This record gives sequence, C-alpha cells and structure tokens, in this order.
Amino acid sequence: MMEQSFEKRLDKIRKTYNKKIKRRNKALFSVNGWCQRYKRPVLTREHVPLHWRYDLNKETNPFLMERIGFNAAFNAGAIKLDDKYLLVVRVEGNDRKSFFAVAESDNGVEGFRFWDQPITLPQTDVPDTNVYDMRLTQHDDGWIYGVFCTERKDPNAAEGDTSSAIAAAGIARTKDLIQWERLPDLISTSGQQRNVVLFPHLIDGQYAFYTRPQDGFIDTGKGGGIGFGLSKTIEQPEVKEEVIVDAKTYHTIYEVKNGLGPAPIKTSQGWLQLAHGVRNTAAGLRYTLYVFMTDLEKPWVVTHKPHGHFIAPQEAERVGDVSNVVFSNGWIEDEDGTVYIYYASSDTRLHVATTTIDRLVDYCLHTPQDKWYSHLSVETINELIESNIGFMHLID
Ligand code: M1P
Repeated sequence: MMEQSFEKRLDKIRKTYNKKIKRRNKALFSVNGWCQRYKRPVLTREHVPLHWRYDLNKETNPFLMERIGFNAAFNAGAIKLDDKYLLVVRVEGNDRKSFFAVAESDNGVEGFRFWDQPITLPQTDVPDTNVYDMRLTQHDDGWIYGVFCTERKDPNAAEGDTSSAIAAAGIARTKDLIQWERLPDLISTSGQQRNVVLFPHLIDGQYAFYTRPQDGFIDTGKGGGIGFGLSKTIEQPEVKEEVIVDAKTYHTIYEVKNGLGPAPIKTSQGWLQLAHGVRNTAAGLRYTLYVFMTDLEKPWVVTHKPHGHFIAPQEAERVGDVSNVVFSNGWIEDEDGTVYIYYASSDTRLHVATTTIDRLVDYCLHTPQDKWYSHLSVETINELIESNIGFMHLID
C-alpha cells in the first residue's frame, strides 16, 4: 500500500484534479418551476489548487503528501466582472480557519477554478481569528465592498471557556478582488452581528446596511430578525439605530433566527431579497432559504413574502459538517435576466441554482403568504383547488 513513486502519485493526483475541475454540469428538471438545481456542486474542497496543498519538491516531500489539508469550500459572495462569474468563496482549512479565495468561471455553472492565491485580507488593530461569508456589493460610490463576519474570542469568556466568541461585521473594499482596503468593523447597538449586507445605494445620503443583531454568538436572543440601519460614513461605519425588516417568528422556517443572503436585486416591482431561515428540530438546527420582496423606495419595508422555503437541503445536500443546512450569500443577475443563486449545503460544498428575474418576481407576487395557522393553510389550499375546478381535465 502507498508504495507508488512520487511521479506516479503526482500523475494520478494531477489527472484526478483536472478531471474534477473540467467536469461539465447539468441542469435538472425543476418540478416547482422556481429555479433549476444542477447535478453537481460547482465547488468542493477537491477544487482547491494542488499548489496550495502539496509541496511539489520531491526532495522535501518524497512521499508527495498533502502538507496543508482543506476541509470545505462553501458560502460564497458572487459578482460578474469583465464577463466572468466570480465567487469569493469561504474556504476552510483542516485547521478550521476560514479565509476568502476567488474562483472564476466562464458560464457560472461549471468550470470554476480558483485564482492562484487566496485573498490577503488586511487586518484591523485586533486580528480576526476567523473570517467567513462575504457579501459583495457593487456600490454607487465606485467600490466593490465585501462585508463579512469576523470572529474573535470573547475577552469576557469565563476561565476555561475556550468556545465563546464575538461576531462582528468586517468591511473591506476593492476594485478588482485582488487588492483590498480594510475599513473598521461596523459598530452597532447590539452585542454581536452576523449576516450584514451593504445596500448598493445611499439612502438619505448615508450608507445603508441590512444587519442581524444578536445577543449571543449562536443565539440571537432578543435581537433576532433581519435589521436595517444607516451609517453617516463608510470609513467610520456605525449604525446607531436598527429597524427590524423581517422578524423571527413562532412556528415558521425562521423561528429561531434568520439572516439576509446577498445584496438585493432591483426589479421594477421591488427589491428581490434572498435570506436564510433557521428552525429547531430534534436533530438540530435546519437552515433553508427563502425569498421575499421589499419596497423600491423603502428597501427596509417588506411588500411580498411567500410562505415557506424556496430552497431546502435535498438528498446528498442534507449531509455534511453541519448537516441539514443550505446557506447563500451570493447571487448574480445576468444581462438576459438569468439569476445564478450560489448556495452551499451543510457547510461543506457549493452549488448553483438558476432562475430568472421574471420567475422570482412572479414567485414573490403570487405565492401565498404564511397565515400562521394550520387551518388557514388548509383554507389557502382550498382556494387554489376551487380556482382549478375548470382546469381539472389538464391533469386527468
Ligand atoms: O452553520 C450554518 C451557518 O451558521 C451561521 O449562520 P447564522 O449566523 O444565521 O447562524 C453562519 O456561520 C454560516 O456561515 C453557517 O453556514
């Protein structure tokens, strides 16, 4: 076992890697018509370049072993620049540290390749222990902003508590995704923040953020819900007041907590929003994605909110490092109205689902709302059945 020469191993490793990254993807039939899933994930840990993993010098690595292991490639911010579909991926090493790396594709559904080096993220005075889940916003001010979660050990953790952490919104900006300028972390009134997203336009001359105030690192406590607040500057970002856009709500898919996904997409009907909702189960937390719409002039006011989830973990997506999770912090609107939704499953790998602006708008406008009670759900179903009476011959 393992007696293969350096050269033979190299040949096999190289071929396996190239086969993996060149694999074509295939759209699957969409039963619900909301979006099309694809047969294969667009990125996995196996897409991490070989020169990040192996010391390729036979003298110093005679067994051609991986010197640096990678555990996952998931939750990615997304943007289209110069005709390329670009993802700022959360790559997680075996050391549990996440960092950001750009992967590029010509068509958005296959052939993603990481750029040669991961992003070098400048630090603030207090270094980030861990960073993840960057949301990209092409802002009117000419910068591309990346807002992400920065996590540091809680300085007030009790002696022996080596888990408690503080989550905050880190901010960096760039023009090319290569050079990044770090700005101070967002200051807000709540103890912690995650899932913060910069809105692309100024509102009343101020920078606008969707937030997710939370009391604790995992538990959102009183703070649950997607919030919204304004900051006078981006160089000293501070939100002094947050209104709740979409609250966590009893007996829904966002009962325990929720958080915005990517920056919203503008349509003639309103802002399309993608978010994740979390509920508890006997088997642990379940994360699903939902879609809603906010007002064009007041993007903090919900105008349409379909009931339930838009994407939930299915089949192999259900299992991973944190099972029963789908999460998205990136989507791309193409010139022809196609929307590429990049969602990760179970904190392990990244997938794409495609849809269109028209479909998403139709989904928001015509999917029934949650009426909060089982008997009212039945009422809604009966309304549909009633309206279908003249069309039953179509399915007989
Ligand atoms: O493990 C599931 C997700 O948990 C967090 O999301 P939230 O803050 O809403 O609980 C994030 O850490 C996210 O990265 C992760 O996918």
